[in-house]
Amino acid sequence: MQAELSAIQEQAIQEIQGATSSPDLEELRLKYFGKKGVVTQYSRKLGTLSAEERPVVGKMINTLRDHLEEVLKTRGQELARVEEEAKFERERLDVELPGRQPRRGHPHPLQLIIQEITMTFLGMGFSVAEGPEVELDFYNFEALNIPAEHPAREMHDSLYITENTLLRTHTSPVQIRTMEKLNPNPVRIIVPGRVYRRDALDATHSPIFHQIEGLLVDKDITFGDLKGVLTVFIRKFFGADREVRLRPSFFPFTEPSTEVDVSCVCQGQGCRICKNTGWIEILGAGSVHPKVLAMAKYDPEVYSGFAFGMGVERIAMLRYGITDIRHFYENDFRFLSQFCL
Ligand code: 2NM
Repeated sequence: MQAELSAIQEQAIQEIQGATSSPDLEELRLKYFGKKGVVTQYSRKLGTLSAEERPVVGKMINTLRDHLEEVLKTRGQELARVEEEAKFERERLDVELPGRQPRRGHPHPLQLIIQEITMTFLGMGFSVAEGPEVELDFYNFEALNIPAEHPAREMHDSLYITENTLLRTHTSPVQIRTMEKLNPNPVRIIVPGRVYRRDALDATHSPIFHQIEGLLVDKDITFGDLKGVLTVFIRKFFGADREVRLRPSFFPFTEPSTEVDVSCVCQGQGCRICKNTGWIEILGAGSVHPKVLAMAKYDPEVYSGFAFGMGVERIAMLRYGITDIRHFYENDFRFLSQFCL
């Protein structure tokens, strides 16, 4: 029996020392001390021994158990330490690694143009006004001297929401709202914003596009003031060497009305941009119609003003040499990243 027990002890110690992980070690603990463990079974056999043998063998088993438990404990601590170190190594962080550089965003090319145009008008004392994109047809049409039978009100031009509300077809309704709000004080605003028309999308048209319109109302404002302000704007935006040309036109809300051209970079040499005319159309403008002033409760005998409007996409296409308006709305990074400052 003693020989058996020392053989068991020797083998157990060898196995325990050879255990390479905590689960391995736990298996060995069960092998020797579990319900059907080797040592446990020897303890059970004690009952079958004689009264003289029992205390002797019992003591031997106790010694064996104490010794193996000590060895298990020591090996357990060793493995725990090794495993903890391996875990730390696995989870090691280099806190001094440089961070990943986030890709910075930048304004959309249309926003760059809106910002640039806005800045030149702020420099001339204008403020920025904004208003709703879903508009009453009173502000979109009626107050702008566009009566019910007018062609510009045709259903194929406008997108109606209800009987008397629509997506604004221009930013002019904001100018009417601003006049109502500031009355009887002078008005000097520009209105950048999104506008809607019932148009099909092609290279030069979009049902949603952007406008910047301007309005100045005060005493003693003349058509000459309009020409002066627009010339300053055009030379600042396109270049000091550019010429400005006014051609007669018609809008229901201005009288007289004009189309404003800027001389082409080709200086009349002829090129694709100006279609060999030497001039590029960029603005519509005019003196505010007396009826429009009167509807906004500015006495046309006392007050006068001018207004103008331009399409942002068209100007952005000229500035950047873009030939298809759809590039602005497709969010293709190869296009957009060209405008990263
Ligand atoms: C244009 C051309 C000419 C315009 C007029 C007004 C208002 F509200 F004062 F009557 N706002 N914008 C105007 C005048 C717009 O765009 C081509």
